[in-house]
Parts: sequence; C-alpha cells; structure tokens
Amino acid sequence: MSRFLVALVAAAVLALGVIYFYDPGGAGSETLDLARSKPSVNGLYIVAIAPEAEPVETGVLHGWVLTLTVPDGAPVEDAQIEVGGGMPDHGHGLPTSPEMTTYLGEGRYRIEGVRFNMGGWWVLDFTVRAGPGEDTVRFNIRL
Ligand SMILES: [Cu+2]
Repeated sequence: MSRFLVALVAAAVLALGVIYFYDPGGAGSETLDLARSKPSVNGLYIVAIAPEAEPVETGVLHGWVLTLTVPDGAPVEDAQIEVGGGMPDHGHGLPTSPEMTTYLGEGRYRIEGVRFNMGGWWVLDFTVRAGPGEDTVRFNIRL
C-alpha cells in the first residue's frame, strides 16, 4: 500500500511539474508582455487594441479596434495605420494582410482581415503616422 502511495505522490509531482513547465507559446512566453494597451516605442502615442470578438480563435478572419491617443489622453484623428506581424518563434509573418479600414471616431480605428492560422505566440505590429509623427508599437498575443 505504501508503495502505491509513493507512486501516486510521484505521479502527482510529475504531473504538476509538467503543467508548471508546459509552455504552449514557445520559448520565453512565460515572460511575454500581453498588455493590450501600451505606449508606442518613442512614446508619441498610447495604443490600445481589442478584438471585435473574444476569445480570439485560430483559423477565422476577425477584426480589431485600435484606439489611438496621445499621452495626455486626447484622441488622435486622421492617422495612417499599417499592420504587420507574425510568429517570431516560427519565422513567418501573418497569413493575411490586415488593413485599417474605417475611422470609428474618438481615436478608434477598425482593423480588418486578421487571421491567426495556428496556436502559439503571435505579434501584431502597428506603424502609426499622424500629427505627432511616426511611431510603432508591438503587441504580443498568445493563442
Ligand atoms: Cu507559426
């Protein structure tokens, strides 16, 4: 009986270890910054993104709404926004070419045509050009 208990405890410890170290997003994903709102690289803008439907699923086209403000909180209008991204661990880009399609008002822009064709660590990169200048921002997404 005690041998059985030892085996049971050993199995439980092993299972917990596997769960603890399981890393579906690839190398380093435990420390990924998954924030959906952050300053752009040079601090010109605060950029926030939100998917139009949660949870984000693989394999389907979907849209995001990007909200653009300057650091004091004022919305940024008339921005040009380019979208890029991919999977750094896999060395490939996005399977589609998402575009900013619509200005929704109050600094909000619709991004359409995003599709993640596998699970793992993705990045979405945005290049923003507006009155304050050009800046970029990268978001990590783990599926
Ligand atoms: Cu991939």
